[in-house]
Amino acid sequence: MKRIVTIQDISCLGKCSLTVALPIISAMGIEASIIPTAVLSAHTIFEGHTFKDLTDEITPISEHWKKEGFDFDAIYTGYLGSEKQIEIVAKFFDDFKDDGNFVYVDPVMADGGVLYPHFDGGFVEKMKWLCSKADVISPNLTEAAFLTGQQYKKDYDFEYIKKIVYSLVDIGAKSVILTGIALDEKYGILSYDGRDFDYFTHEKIDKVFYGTGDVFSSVCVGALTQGKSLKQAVKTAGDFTLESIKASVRNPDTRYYGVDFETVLHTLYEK
Ligand code: PXL
Repeated sequence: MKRIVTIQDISCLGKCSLTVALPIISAMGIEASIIPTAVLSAHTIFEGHTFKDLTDEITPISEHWKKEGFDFDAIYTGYLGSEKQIEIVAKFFDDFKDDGNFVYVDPVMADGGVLYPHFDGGFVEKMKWLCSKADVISPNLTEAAFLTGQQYKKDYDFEYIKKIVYSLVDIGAKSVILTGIALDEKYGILSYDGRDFDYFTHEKIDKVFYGTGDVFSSVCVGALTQGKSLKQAVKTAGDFTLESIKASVRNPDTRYYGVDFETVLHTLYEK
């Protein structure tokens, strides 16, 4: 059985990070090993959330795994809580990356033009450094602007988007997936596999949901682990995320609580 290790937080409520990655990766018929980086009462958009940092647990866990000789088909990181945590995760890459697996970094840190709470310019620089070590990165447009030092724009054209992707490639990742593009009344994802561009579009739904990036990345890593090409993986993940959003539009709670991906999870299993 293929095995992915995913390194991100447990937000006890507010579907995102590990509570999304675990069921999705499992539904795709892949074993999910986890390293929780922090335990929060709810994700950080909820005011008053608790935050128990678990940075000190990461090295002992990985030392144990090294001793046992565990290995992984993919290493997938999402929300990381601090610069120090990023350094430790980079060491994990050094220990577990080999010729037969790949590293997927979702540089979770911002959306809608602003950084999430707790993050600053120093964190952005460290995340950029982590991205340079990845095989695949999947920033949204805001994260891409922070990573490349470009101004975040609400109005742009395809040339601007392509330029951003080239700047992301310059950081060092082999493949880039740029999510959250809104152009010509459609949502789009531009991916570049080191040779070719692919622009995947889907219908625009005018409602903001949290946790959709985590849904997308979890499916995408799963599909790549199953051996799909970057283009196929982006389509599988994009379609699934759209179906999850559609399933959530009528639920008034979902804006903060994440999307109702559970209602369409069986479609991943069937694939
Ligand atoms: O969905 C991204 C995410 C993951 N984890 C935590 C978050 C967020 C976004 O705000 O706060 C803790």
